[in-house]
Amino acid sequence: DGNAPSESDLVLDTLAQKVQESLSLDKRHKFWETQPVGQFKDIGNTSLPEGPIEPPLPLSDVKQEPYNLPTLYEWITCDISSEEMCNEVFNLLANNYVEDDENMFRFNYSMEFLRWALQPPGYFRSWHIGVRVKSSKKLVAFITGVPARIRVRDDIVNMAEINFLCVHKKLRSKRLAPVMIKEVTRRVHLENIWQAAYTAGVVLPTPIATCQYWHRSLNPKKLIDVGFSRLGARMTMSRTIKLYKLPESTITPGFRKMEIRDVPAVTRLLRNYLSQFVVAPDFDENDVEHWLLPKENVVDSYLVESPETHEITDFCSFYTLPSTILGNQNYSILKAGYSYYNVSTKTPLLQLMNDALIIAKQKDYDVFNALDVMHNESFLKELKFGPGDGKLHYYLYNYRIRQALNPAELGLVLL
Ligand code: MYA
Repeated sequence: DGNAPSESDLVLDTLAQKVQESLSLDKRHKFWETQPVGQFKDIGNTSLPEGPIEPPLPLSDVKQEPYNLPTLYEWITCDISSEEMCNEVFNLLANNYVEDDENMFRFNYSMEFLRWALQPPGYFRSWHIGVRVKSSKKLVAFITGVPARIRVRDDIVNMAEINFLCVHKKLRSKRLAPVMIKEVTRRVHLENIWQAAYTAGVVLPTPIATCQYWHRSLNPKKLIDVGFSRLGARMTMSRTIKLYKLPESTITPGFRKMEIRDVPAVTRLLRNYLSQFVVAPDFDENDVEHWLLPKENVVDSYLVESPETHEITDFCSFYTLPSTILGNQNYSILKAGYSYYNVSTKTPLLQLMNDALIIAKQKDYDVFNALDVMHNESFLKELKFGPGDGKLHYYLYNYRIRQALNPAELGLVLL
């Protein structure tokens, strides 16, 4: 049989397979391969339609009981309003949540921040999910969703934003994460919602966009002392401090803190601005009040009110997410601000963000971070942000995007 493969063909085939497997985009993902998400094998296949991958089910077809956990563990629904519960979640995350690649820093979301992040308008308590050890009641895993209307091109889709997936360090690699994800998916489905958005530092099938964090030193001496940054080539400490020096007070006339009376104007400004991006939240006034009205040590928002017309022309905001510094003698907390939503119509974005940096410096932040989403590229280099290592990948669940987006096409910031 002239067409039968020879032994050397077979050897070559397995070799080709091995090479394929070693290419990062063809790693096996035993769990993610079973989920309605863009699959690696479909990258570049432009014949697949954009939009939902699977249709919704009748609610009566959604599994009514929770997924099975290993017998020593039990599900709980977390009441994040309760001081005690919020504190348990805070401690799980403070000790087990996201670290940088070198394990020098770990996110330290505050209790106030967690409440803000988890209780937006219309939130479902059932989407705040914990896993406890049955015998000791110790909280060992967590995952959350909050509802959000997200626009993808011309379609406004009811979604869950999934965040705070965390498994205690001692329970890693036991395939608990897939069970957590399936359980949150089930509870989201029970509310008749069939899509989700999430971000992660790891590559999974399949990012809709891959973004990068940039960092602007505000307290360069501390950042260097704790190993967050390094003294540049041919730089001394005093030259570095001078390089990052900022004015004492903001520059733009009419720049002030956002107040409750500004909610309608900020909503109009933001809705109009976000309409240009391929993926962005569809914020109404309630959302803006929740997500953008200043909350001490959680979210800061400033705007420019024209001194002549009293029109609100520009807006900037950042949220506060400290990190624990692991194993440093002198410092234990890094105070970081993260660029959130910014809108410029009159004040150049560069000047607006410079004022945001000045405010952050006044408030004693050590570093100001920003992703390369929206129009952020236009100010990062000029305002002396430096690129971070590591990427942030954006994902949609059960919604296909034909081609990966550029970061600048994203109008969405997740916490
Ligand atoms: S991103 C932040 C994630 N948290 C951390 O990085 C904190 C520190 N790490 C941990 O706590 C654990 O390492 C975690 C994994 C819990 C992350 N997103 O149990 P395992 C897949 C999605 O043996 P563990 C955030 O919160 C992995 O590829 N999947 O692993 C957004 C593998 O699957 P596969 C992830 O290390 C979360 C499987 O899990 C992630 O003990 C969005 C291994 O499981 C990750 N970040 O635990 C979740 N990391 O074999 C998805 C690993 O297929 C939401 N994996 O490769 C989807 C939408 C759901 C709602 C849908 C509604 C319609």
